Amino acid sequence: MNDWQDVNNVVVVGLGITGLSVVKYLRRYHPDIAVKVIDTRDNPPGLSELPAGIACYQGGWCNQWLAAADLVVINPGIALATPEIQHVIQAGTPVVGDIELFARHIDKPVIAITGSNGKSTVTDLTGKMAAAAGLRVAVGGNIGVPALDLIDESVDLYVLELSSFQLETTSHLKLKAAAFLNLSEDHMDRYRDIDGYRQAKLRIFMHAEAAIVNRDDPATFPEMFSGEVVTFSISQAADFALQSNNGREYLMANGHPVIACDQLRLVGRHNLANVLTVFALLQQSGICYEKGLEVLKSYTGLTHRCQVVEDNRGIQWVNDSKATNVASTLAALSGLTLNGTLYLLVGGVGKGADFSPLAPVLSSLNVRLCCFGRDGQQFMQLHPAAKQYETMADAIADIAPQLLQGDIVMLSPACASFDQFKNFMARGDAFADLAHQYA
Ligand code: UMA
Ligand code: ADP
Repeated sequence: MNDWQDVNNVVVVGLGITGLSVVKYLRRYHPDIAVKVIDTRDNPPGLSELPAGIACYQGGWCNQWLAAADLVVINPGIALATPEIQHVIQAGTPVVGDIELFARHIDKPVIAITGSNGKSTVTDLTGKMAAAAGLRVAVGGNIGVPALDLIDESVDLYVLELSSFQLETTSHLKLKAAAFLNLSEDHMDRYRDIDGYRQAKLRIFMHAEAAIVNRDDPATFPEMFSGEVVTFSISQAADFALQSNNGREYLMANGHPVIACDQLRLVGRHNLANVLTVFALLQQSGICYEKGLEVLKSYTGLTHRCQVVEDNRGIQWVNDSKATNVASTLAALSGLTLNGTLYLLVGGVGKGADFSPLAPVLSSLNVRLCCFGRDGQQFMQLHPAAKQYETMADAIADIAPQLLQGDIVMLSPACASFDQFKNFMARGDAFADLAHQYA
């Protein structure tokens, strides 16, 4: 904080990797401040790594500690609307997240990315292309490395993926450039409606010098913004756009061709939007994206995103475990070249979503819907060829004997994983193991 001298007692709510990073940061940079941790889980992740001497209250709330705190730092997984947190706010105690602490500490340039889908891909590629341009880059945030763990004097540029949860508790993050990629329904169990979710994401522009927004998705535009607005689009004119010339499609920057789309190894049109965003972010941060073009050409994307993990006997097994909402599953379906039957594995934790937008797309495909997990039954009415299973493994054991050349087995579940898996990575790894076993 600017005024750390007024802070003597910090309560960190929610451990996990974020809570741990906050404790370690405070220990390192503000060793005189007393720190306590509350986690409502019985056995919170990260407990064994908590530095000695830090008390942790588990399995519920400790209102006494909260009442004595002069700053509360909450994990992004905990909603501000939680009654205990509301009580703290009403008592006048500041409640912030880890990104706010990061914002108040850092004096190096920061780029940040939010949106419903594509954040990790854009964040990762931005980091790699900036590194190719000669910068020492640190990449983190919602992508999996807490921002406070990145702090290092030698870093030239920070690239952060920010979730709406993280942005809710951030108000002083100065950004060279900020991108809002797209908005579609997600986390409806946390927000009153999609506008509440959008408003949280728009906070990324509060102190940004440039707002990179999607001309194909008006919801990404800030309502009031004093900096520079830069647009990207894959379907119309924009600062960063596509253009065809002699039968070849090019990624364009400010009217100039940068690279032909057929030179990329990334698949799917949504990834063209992602690359255009990366160019815009780098340009607005004064980094020469041309220096990263060789990296871009060889970039195949992150694991668990539309990744072919087995291709045997003409049967493809595609791991798209990171598709945790409807729009990302739609993006996966729109990029498919299908010569046989698609066995689509869907289900998990639905987060209150409406899955009906999948129905018209599924009706145009030769698909068998394999529904599993806690909210699997919500997919059953989307297509006549749907079957319900307890687990993904049950589904795969059932379909494996039927598979023929040209078929695709794809995990693109449109749901979060935590009913049956630790996270989307564990779910994707389990799928890949099953693919290797049955392929
Ligand atoms: N929880 C409790 N009680 C607590 C604390 C947490 O019940 O006292 C529950 C919350 O309901 C929450 C869950 O535990 O859903 C997650 O907490 P965690 O300990 O796993 O969190 P971290 O390990 O600190 O991970 C967090 C982000 N998690 C969330 O926002 C839920 C990670 O994003 C992020 O990578 C990490 O910080 C580093 O910044 C994950 C995520 O799912 C990947 N993000 C959402 C998404 O991408 O859709 C927003
Ligand atoms: P996020 O970090 O926002 O979840 P990822 O890059 O990890 O984004 O991709 C998540 C899922 O969304 C994957 O299934 C991926 O194929 C899909 N996806 C990636 N970029 C886009 C986009 N621009 N529009 C729609 N879906 C996308």
